[in-house]
Amino acid sequence: MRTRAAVAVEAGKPLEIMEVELDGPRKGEVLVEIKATGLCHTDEFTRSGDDPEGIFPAILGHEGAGVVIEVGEGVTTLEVGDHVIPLYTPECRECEYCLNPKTNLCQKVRSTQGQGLLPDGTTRFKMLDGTPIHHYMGCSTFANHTVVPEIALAKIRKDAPFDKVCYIGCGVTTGIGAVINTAKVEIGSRAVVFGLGGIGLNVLQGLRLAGCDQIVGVDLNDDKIEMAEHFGMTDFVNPSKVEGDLVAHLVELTKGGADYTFDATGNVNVMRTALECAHKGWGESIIIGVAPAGAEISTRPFQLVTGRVWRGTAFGGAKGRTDVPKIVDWYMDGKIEIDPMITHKLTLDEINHGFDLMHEGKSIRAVVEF
Ligand code: NAD
Ligand code: AHE
Ligand code: ZN
Ligand code: ZN
Repeated sequence: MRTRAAVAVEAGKPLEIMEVELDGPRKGEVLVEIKATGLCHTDEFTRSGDDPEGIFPAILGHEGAGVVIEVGEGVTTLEVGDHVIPLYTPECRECEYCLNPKTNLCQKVRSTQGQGLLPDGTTRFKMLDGTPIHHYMGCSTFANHTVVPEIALAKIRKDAPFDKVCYIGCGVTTGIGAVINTAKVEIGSRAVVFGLGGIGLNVLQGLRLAGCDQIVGVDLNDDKIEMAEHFGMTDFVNPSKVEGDLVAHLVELTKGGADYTFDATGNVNVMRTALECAHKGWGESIIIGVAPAGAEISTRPFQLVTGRVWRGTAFGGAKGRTDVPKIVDWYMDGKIEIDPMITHKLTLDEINHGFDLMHEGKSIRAVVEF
C-alpha cells in the first residue's frame, strides 16, 4: 500500500513529508493505522545525528496510538479494529528479561530493532523510487500506517482519545514509571527533578502520586514554572540564577540532600549535579535523559562510597503490554493528567515546526494528528 510519512532522509536535515510504499504484515506482525503521535526529544536526538544508533533514511516517531488494520500469520493476541499503542520496549513474555521482574528490557527483537529492521531482518518501508527506508525504535509512528511486531503492541480500551494517550507510548510512562517502578519512591520523600519538559513533568506527577513532601524542579527556562507547579512542584531553581555552587544550594534546600533525584535533560554535567545533590548515605539518582554519542558521566567514586546510588531507566521500567493499558485506565479515571501537557496539535505537514517549538522551549508535547 501507499501511505504518507515524515522521512528523516539525512542526519541534521528537516524531515521530508512524502508518499512511501509499505508492505503488508508478515508472520507475527501487525499493520497499524497511526491516528496520533507525540514528538519526544529522543526523536530530535536521532534526527540531529547525536544518536550512535541513528540510521538514515528512516521514519522516526515512537509515541503513537492507532488502530489495527491487518494482522499477519500467527498473530493471536490482536485483531482488526483493536486500538493499540506501539512499544519501543516490547514484551514477549518469554525471554529471560521478560521472565525477570527486575527489568523491562525485553531482548527478543532488540538487535534487529537497533538496526532499523523488523525481526526478520528486512524493512517494510521504501520510497517510491525503491530506496529502502529504515524503521525506528520498532515503531515509526511518523507515518500514517506502520508495521509493528505483535509483541510490541499494547492493546488499549477503545474509548481512550488517540491524541492524548499516544503520549503514554513514551513520555507519560517514562516519567511516572521512573518514580514508581525504578526509584520506588516512598511517601514523605524529598525529590529533585532536572529538566521540566515532556518527561520531567511526568516525573513530577509521579512524585505527587507517590506522596512526596518536597518536589524541587530545576530548569534553565523560567517559562516552565507554571506548568511544573500544576504538576506538583513545590520549589523551583533556575541554575543560571544561583550564585555559587548549585549542588550546595540544592543540598541546603532539601535539608541535607534529596532522597531521590532525576535527570530528564540528557546533559551529562546535569547528571553529575543530580547524583551529588542526592542525600549522603541513601540518596538515589535516576538517569532518564539520553546523552549524545561520545558523552560520558563522571563523579568522584567517593560519592558512591558514601552511599549515593546511580541508576538509569528506560521506558520507566514498564513492561509495556501489561502496564500501558493500566496507565490508559489511570488517565481515563482521572488519576493522572495528560491534557495540559499537549500544548500543540499539528498536521503531518507541520511536523518540522514541532521540532522548532521544542528547541525554542515553547512546547511540552506537540502531537501530530493524522
Ligand atoms: P524536553 O525538550 O521536553 O525537555 C528538556 C527540558 O530540560 C527543557 O525544559 C529544558 O529547558 C531543560 N534543560 C535543558 N538543559 C538543562 C540544564 N542544563 N539544566 C536544567 N534544565 C535543562 O525533552 P523531553 O522530551 O522531556 O526529554 C528529556 C530527556 O529524556 C531527553 O534526553 C530524552 O531523549 C530523554 N528520554 C529518555 C527516555 C528513557 O526511556 N530513558 C524516554 C523519553 C525521553
Ligand atoms: N540509541 C541510543 C540510546 C537511546 C535510548 O537510550 N533510548 C531509550 C529510550 S528513549 C525514549 O525516548 C531506551 O529505551 N533505551 C534502551 C534500549 O534498549 O534502547 C544510544 O545511545 O545508542
Ligand atoms: Zn521518547
Ligand atoms: Zn521478552
